Amino acid sequence: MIFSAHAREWWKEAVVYQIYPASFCDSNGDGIGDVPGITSKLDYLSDLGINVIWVCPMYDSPQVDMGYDISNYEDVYRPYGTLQDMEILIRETHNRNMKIILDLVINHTSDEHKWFKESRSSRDNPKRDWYIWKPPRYSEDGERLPPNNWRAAWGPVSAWEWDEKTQEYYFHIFAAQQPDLNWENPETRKAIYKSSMEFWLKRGVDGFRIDTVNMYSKPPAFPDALIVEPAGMYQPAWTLVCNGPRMHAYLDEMSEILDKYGAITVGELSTTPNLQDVIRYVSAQHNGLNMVFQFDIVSVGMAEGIAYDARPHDFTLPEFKKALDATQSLIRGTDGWTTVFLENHDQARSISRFVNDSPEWRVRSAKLLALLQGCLTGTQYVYQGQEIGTVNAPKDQYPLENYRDIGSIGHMTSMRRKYGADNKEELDKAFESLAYFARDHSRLPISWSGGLHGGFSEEAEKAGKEVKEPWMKPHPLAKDINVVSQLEDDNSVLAFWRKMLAFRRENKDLLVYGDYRDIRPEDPDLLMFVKESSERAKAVVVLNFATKDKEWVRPDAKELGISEASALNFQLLMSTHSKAGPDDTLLALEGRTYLISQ
Ligand code: TEU
Ligand code: CA
Repeated sequence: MIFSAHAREWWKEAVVYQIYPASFCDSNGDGIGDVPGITSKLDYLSDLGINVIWVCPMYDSPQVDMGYDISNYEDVYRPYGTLQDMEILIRETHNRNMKIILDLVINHTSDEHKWFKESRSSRDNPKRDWYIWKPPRYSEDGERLPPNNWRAAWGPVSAWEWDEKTQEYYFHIFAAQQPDLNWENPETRKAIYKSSMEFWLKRGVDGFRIDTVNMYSKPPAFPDALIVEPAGMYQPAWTLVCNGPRMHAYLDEMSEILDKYGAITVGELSTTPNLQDVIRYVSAQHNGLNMVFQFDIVSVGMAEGIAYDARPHDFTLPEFKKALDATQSLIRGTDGWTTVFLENHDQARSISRFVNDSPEWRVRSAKLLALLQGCLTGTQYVYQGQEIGTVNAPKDQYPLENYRDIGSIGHMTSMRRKYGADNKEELDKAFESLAYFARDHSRLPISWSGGLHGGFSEEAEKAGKEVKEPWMKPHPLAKDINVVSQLEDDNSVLAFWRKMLAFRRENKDLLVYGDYRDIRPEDPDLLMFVKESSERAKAVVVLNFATKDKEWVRPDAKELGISEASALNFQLLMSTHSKAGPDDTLLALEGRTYLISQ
């Protein structure tokens, strides 16, 4: 067996913490999280073992898609703060020996960006070509039609918006208020780099999470998409939008600038199932991105076509393992690097998605996933609230009208159109799916305490300021799942995450850099894998996903890939349970890590 030898880099060993500004911490009591709120929690993050913070879009924006619709790259959305607040955040992060990366959203801008306002003002405006404009098609009976059949991301609508004034359509793969930039135009690209990247690199940010990193280059002919939803007017076009012909040329251009600043990058790489294609983005030899987010794991249990048109928990553990294996094997024998994440702002909470969020099991589920994550190879990403074991807002305590995400609202519109607006049974199922899948769950205000609004605005409250309701209803379980109570409890999920991150640092050869190899992939309840860096250096991780005890037979020398073993010694290094079960039995939702010696 050949083992990978990955170059040691600080960013490979780093733990990145993702912050969603609107929902992290409100410093002034207006009910909206803000930049000073982030700064006020840096010590908390540093104590947890975080090395890098990733701040989701805090730029000026009309907030149609929570800041992923940017109207000015060079300013901060006023309710979040000012440029000066960002300068303070950057400085204070660095003072604590941490780094900060921002979200780089450059596939599209807001329709309120000055570039788009100019572009739409007339057909001969110099910026007309900065976005994608096309004339209509016409049906046989003369009806005006969009240039192709592509569907926009959030609802059952076309990806083309008709502009009455200039009598053409413009392209938007996301909302109509998020027009796609025309990357074919070199002048546009230059302006993008200058405004979105260099402006912030000069101010000291350490890199970017790059949004929709494979979508900038569209197929020039804009061919119709395959029909996968025969009843729908428009068809998902992700496979055509993603990985277009000039994608790598554009990324090479970006790298030139990023390299000048030594910036680190992590790209959001959806719709790229083939590992060779993924490697092309992250291979060190190509000098492209440092790493990407693959979608295998977070797509488990989703439907093809309309992702949320699926039932909750509709997957098996072997399917989950297969997805895990796909992302973990990316770097075996290659010069690329990968990421480890189970949550982000586009996903529901991992405990609810993949394990069991009932009051009886959620703490154990949280620790099980923390142990899993902490033992996987790649750069580690923790999403805000994950470290305290936040679960989805329960369906019966968080009605549909509390949901705010454009994707959730669009999904309900799609389902009404598909099943009929008065089909109560199907629409209730659709809501059940949202209670399971929706992006809203990761966007609820963080519960810092069990106090007013889950302590979301507690600094303002302490200072005697008036405190408004948060922009999204607080978590109904804030009294049971919050930071302050867990800080005081050695057995809390938070304490366990801290322990896991330290454990990972102490065992980085195996845990950060080691090769991953799954064993017994068909086992329906136990997830088992080996981490190895040589024939001699190995760890075994076993996780019981069932809510009952499970007998377990230790892997033998053959499964461990050890050729000549006289006696194998299993040393228990870590367990999710303060009192581990007997050797041959894993307790309900127990996870363990063993070091193997011969
Ligand atoms: O997401 C892009 C993307 O691939 C998502 O549309 C994903 O398919 C979807 O969220 C699945 O639920 C990025 C951002 O992460 C997301 O928040 C933005 O809404 C989107 O880009 C548009 O900028
Ligand atoms: Ca605020």
